[in-house]
Amino acid sequence: MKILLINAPVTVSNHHARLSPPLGLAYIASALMAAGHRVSALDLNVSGLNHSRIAGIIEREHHDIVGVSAMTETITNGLAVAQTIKSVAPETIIVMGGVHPTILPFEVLGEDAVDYIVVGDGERAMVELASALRGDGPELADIAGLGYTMPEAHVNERRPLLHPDDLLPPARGIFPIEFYEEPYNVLTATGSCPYRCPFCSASAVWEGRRNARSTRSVVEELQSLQRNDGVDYVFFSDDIFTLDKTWVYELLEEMKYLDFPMKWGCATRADLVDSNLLHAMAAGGCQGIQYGVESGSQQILDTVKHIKKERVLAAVDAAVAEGIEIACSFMAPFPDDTLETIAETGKFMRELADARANLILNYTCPFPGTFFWDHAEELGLTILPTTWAEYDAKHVVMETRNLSAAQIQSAVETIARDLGLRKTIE
Ligand code: B12
Repeated sequence: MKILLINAPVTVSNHHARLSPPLGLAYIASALMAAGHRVSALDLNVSGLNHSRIAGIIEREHHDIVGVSAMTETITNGLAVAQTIKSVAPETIIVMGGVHPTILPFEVLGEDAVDYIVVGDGERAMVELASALRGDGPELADIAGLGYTMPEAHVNERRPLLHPDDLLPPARGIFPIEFYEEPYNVLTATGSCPYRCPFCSASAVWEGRRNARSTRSVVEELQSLQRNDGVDYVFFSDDIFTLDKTWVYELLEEMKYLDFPMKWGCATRADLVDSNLLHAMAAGGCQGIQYGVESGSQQILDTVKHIKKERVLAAVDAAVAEGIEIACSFMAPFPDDTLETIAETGKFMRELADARANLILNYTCPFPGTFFWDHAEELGLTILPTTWAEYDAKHVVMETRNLSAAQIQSAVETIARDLGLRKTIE
């Protein structure tokens, strides 16, 4: 079948969204191509959202299926694209997948332009759906994670845990590589995050359902990136790279056999590193780590992250001593924040800057599926946006029972100004 995969764009284009090809769709493309389908792709974050151009492509190329990937911030644009496609080619089957349809499947299924949604990982589901639509595949009711509307809206049970070593490498090259800022530098290696932080939607999306890859398979991908694409730096896009220290040590051992040393970065929790591990990581090419710290108030941290500030400082000092560049990310407000606790965040950020950490500060965004979103009322949160596109963490997204939007904005801007942080909107 002829299949087009589309990455729905953010409304205000930014560096972040143009970094590298969307890995999820690249994995789905590999699976579909291996099953014999003709697959092409459009990343509207790099090509821009131009409805008449999309209509033209659809009219010219007559795809059987279009799969659209959307996060919360991009779902409105994704649905508009689906409508454009249906308006010029109503027979085209539209499948929506990715973070937002995974969290709110029935909302997305309720849209006229949507035929199917997929909850969770899409590689197997898309292959099975394409076969089913061609008439030689499973019944729709037997495709795990699939949602459909006939005879009535229904979502099948989620797919059982899939081992990522069973997947083919992502077909990054199906996207227009030359338009990305770091086209080959992002890869996923470890499993999904088992923590359930109340502000984070990653755990709600994956529910701990992705296993770590074998270190051998990661090294094979690194080797291919070195040999075929001349890559000498990668960022492991996993939520918590050092969740399993034994796995990291094993990877570092295997990486010694690469053609030349690979430089790399990752993200993790500050309480999941120690000086021995950081020493080994630095020796193995690690140049940068991002620690999600979130708040500088111990009282807030005890409820939202269960991490001690001393532990964060120690993890920064230990990494800096190894020559690893550190970025610590923070957000505000939390439901119980006051002007005093946000000021404590500013103070702690200053301490970390003195310890030579780089700093990132965003507004807390209560994405659907998070504890903050599910329990907004009882937590005293007022969620301000009226459209999904405003869930962008770049402006005040929620007021709290203690703080108005104006107070939150002023407190965050004061920290940003005092610390000389660059604006988050690019
Ligand atoms: C790495 C990462 C990035 C990288 C992307 C790297 C890349 N090129 O792929 C960068 C830094 C570029 C990035 C950017 C953004 N990100 Co980001 N990102 C992540 C992170 C940490 C991992 C994503 C990942 O690689 N997963 C592995 C791949 C294989 O999985 P996947 O992408 O989810 O795709 C699978 C399924 O979702 C599904 N699927 C996906 N699309 C489709 C489509 C169809 C048709 C089907 C059937 C299935 C399907 O199948 C895929 C394969 O199994 C997640 C957190 C997380 N753990 O999910 C946040 C996360 C997804 N990002 C988030 C956000 C907000 C953004 C931005 C909007 C931020 C911004 N304002 O710029 C941008 C948008 C970029 C865009 N739309 O393209 C949020 C989304 C929250 C939400 N509810 O929407 C998350 C969950 C982080 C969080 N904790 O809140 N991100």
